[in-house]
Amino acid sequence: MPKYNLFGLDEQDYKKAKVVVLPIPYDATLTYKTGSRAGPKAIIDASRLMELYSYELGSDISDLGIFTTDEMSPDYSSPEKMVKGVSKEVGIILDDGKLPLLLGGEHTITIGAVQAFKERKKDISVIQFDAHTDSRDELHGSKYMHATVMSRVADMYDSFVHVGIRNIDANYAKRMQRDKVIFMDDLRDRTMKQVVDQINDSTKENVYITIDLDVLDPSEMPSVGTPEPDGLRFHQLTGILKGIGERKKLAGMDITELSPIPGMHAPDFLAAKLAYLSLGYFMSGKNK
Ligand SMILES: [Mn+2]
Repeated sequence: MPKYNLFGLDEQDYKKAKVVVLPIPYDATLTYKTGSRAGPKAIIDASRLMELYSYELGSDISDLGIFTTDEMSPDYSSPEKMVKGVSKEVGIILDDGKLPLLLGGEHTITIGAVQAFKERKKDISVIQFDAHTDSRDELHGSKYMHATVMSRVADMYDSFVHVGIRNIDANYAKRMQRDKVIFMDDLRDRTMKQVVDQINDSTKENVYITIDLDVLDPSEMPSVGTPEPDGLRFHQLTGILKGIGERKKLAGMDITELSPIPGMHAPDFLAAKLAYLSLGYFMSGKNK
């Protein structure tokens, strides 16, 4: 069997790596269904069996140097402490000049990742792919949970965009800046190029991308805690990412909320391939 790391790569040399994968098996604040703590392992397991040559990319990106760290130990004492821990880990990766790729775990981990960028005064935009805007200020008395992710991001960065939305809370629906929200309805009304241009035109050169897998349609991605009907197809999501990759630099990324269903492996493979293609769109070719 290939080695136990993302994509099952033989070489694991931290010094040479451009990308550092941080698996975070944390789920504590979900409201409907937990299970995403098993997400990172499921993605890594599936990724080890992937063909490393991608015909979409026309290349094998494994020689970029992709190093997978040990799983981060979750801190269940409080979400705030967990977020702080994530921020510390991501900060180490950034200080070493490498690109962090977080595998969740619940979406809350994104807050910690973005904090690490903020603390280092990095000039970034945040692009969120999600069925939900995650824009509550707090829920159940907590400001650090999956439903508040983008409010905490907005506290730190003014430049962000939500993509694939089909669930928004009443308060945010009233106060949102319309050009920062791309609903599923918008995606139907516009061409792919229009959507990509809108995202690219409204964001800075360096982008942090956070993907809550429930942005995808539950027919392709049923393994999420809060499935919402009528989502993006895989080819739409990868098409948008490819379009962003043609113009932007990737500062960091996370793939969250995979909550594996026993016996159903296709969604795990989807998440693994999404990780591979995403890195490829941004780091192969001109950016390599
Ligand atoms: Mn979501």
